[in-house]
Amino acid sequence: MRLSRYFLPVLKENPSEAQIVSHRLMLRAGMIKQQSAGIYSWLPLGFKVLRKIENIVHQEQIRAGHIPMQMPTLQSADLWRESGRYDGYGEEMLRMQDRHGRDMLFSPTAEELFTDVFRAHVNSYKDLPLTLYQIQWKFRDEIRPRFGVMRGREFYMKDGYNFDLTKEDALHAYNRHLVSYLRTYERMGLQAIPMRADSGPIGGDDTHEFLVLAETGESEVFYDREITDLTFGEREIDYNSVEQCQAVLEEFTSRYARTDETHDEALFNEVPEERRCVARGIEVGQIFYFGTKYSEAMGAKVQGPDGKPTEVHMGSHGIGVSRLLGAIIEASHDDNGIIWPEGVTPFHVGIVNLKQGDEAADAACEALYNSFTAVGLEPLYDDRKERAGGKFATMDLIGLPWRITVGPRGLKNGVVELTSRRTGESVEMTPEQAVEKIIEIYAPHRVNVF
Ligand code: P5A
Repeated sequence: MRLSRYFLPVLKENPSEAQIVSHRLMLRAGMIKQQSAGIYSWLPLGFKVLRKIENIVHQEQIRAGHIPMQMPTLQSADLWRESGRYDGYGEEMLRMQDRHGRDMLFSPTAEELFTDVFRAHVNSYKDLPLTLYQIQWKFRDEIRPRFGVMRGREFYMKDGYNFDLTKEDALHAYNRHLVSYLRTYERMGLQAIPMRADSGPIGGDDTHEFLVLAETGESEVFYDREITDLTFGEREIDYNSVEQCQAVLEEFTSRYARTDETHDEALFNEVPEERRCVARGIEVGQIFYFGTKYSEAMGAKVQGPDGKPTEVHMGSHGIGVSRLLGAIIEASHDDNGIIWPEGVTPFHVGIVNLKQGDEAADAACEALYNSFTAVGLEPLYDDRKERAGGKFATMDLIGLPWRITVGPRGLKNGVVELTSRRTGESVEMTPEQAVEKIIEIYAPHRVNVF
């Protein structure tokens, strides 16, 4: 993409309505525009990162054996009357009527819809286990939408639903989700810690929230410091292996880690004092096992091995896809702007031409641009007739992890400059070497649409 042809409405001034850094930077970098309280337009740069995050989520779900599909955002209230949640859900649910006076609602979550699809089409235990999921817009009429995409009213969620014959199978599905979530967040450069939580209106006893530690987080959390040493890393996992998934769950949940909803001071005090941490966190996901709560209420049964109809065991599992943009920025920025991890950066590399109109500089930038696009990498080429300082400030603000600076002086010696956004370090090298280096850096981070 050439910046002169792109739509990147960056703001010079700090927007006064933004209280936290991620919200401020998303507005300044021209990623989002507020349309109503908690409702945003996703401008091209924000939309690009949203898609990158979404694709990582898809890849990791599919790797775990879960099946993507798409549900409508508008639902009939009747399904929610069947489950008994229509009256109880309260004012967070946006309710409306169609022209025939039928009660409708904008989906705040989709347990009922997925259970309905399941009961319509699955009849035998032989079709289990089954986990279906979608990534779709949700609406919750939050009383206090704030912090930009962190607590929106309209927000983008990955929501998955497992259907299993037995409680044991459903708990394996729970563990599988926990493992896939650990992998997902790490690919985005985040450490998200599973913590025991409260199940709220979704229901059930087994639930973990995934929290990214951040001062601006909305949840108060209590944990054993040792848990922050854990990473999933590059290990291979067989998602069909009950033992392997269970072992990961135990490794990541055996130490004390709870949100304030389930915090137990006496248990916490058993952790050695120097390891006891009280901090704040951003909830980027939550997994639930709730047994037969929905299958019983809605008659979702399969024929079991003994020939008798039996209610399926279920759970649901969510990732806050749009919230993740805010969480990543909270975790990765400096005074000059965003610092995208390679896994989610909107463009792989910025090309800054120090002297637009100089024949040699223009030609070198074009050549770099073509080399990247030829191998499927996306450069953002600042080809505007602007001062170098302004170009650097824009690149720093929008946070591309790598920048190549091209100027007539360097080119006389056959070199360009490759700069890391994270460390600020610059190294001179030939344009060919710079291309090779960027290709090498991104080799583990190629994200294809699923
Ligand atoms: C699990 C999937 C559920 O709704 N039903 C389907 C279950 N879980 S949840 O914890 O309530 O939501 C899942 C994740 O969505 C994000 N989230 C939000 N993001 C932005 N703005 C909001 N108002 C908002 N509410 C929830 C969170 O990341 C949450 O973990």
